[in-house]
Amino acid sequence: MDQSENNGTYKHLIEKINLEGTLHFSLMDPDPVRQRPSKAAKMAKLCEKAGTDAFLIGGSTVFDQTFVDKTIEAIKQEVEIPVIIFPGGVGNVSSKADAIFFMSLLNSSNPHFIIGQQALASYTIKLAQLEYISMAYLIIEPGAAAGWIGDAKLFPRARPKLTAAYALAAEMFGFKMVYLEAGSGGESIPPETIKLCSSLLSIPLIAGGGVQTKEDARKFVKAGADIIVMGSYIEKTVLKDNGASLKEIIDEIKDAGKNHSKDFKLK
Ligand code: 1GP
Repeated sequence: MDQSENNGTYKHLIEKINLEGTLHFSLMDPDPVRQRPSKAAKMAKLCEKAGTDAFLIGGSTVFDQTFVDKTIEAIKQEVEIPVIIFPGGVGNVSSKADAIFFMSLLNSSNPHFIIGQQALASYTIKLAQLEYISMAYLIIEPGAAAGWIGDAKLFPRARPKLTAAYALAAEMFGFKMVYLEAGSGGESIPPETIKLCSSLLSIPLIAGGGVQTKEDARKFVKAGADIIVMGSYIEKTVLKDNGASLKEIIDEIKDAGKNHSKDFKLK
């Protein structure tokens, strides 16, 4: 079976960035401690209404495959936009999603997170005929749970060139996207790092971790982020204000990003 033609979600995202500028992704953690599938679906509906462009489903501490399946099924019943798995490990692969970020934590000091888990997941992805989008995952200080669990040799915040060298190497290896991660709920990526990476890459740059305000979002767009991911802010606010404050941040992203002209080619 040739899966190379199966690139609908990737193609959709590239076309959308080229047409509209910076996109916003909402991260949902399918974690029984945080929210059950019905609650995740309710939150997803509000995020879609607020203007988000896609959902990422995953987290560093997700261990229950059935729960991932059920959360994705519930969300897909409520929304039209793509639902993409953002796996914390091999146990997060689900055929229910539109695609999976086939990601490698390139600055891990443990090969298990660079190629080990991916090799184990590859058969399941092939058999499920799931669309995979290769993505290099780079974790910068402070790194939070993702950095700790992934044995990351965290990139120093004050040394953007180190992160950028890995981002560039990732593109040379053929990855389709690069994700700069500061870790959930902490200090966000320094804009200088986003700026340097964006100036060097010709593939989309995703940035996430610690985005909580319109100002954070605008800085990320101006620095050159093509996709901005938000997780904890959504968890904290979306059910309380029906997505109103999230909409303000997404509107800011769309406004700041509308002249952000890009011409990404499909890989
Ligand atoms: C974490 O980048 C994401 O993987 C989102 O981080 O929860 O801080 O928005 P936040």
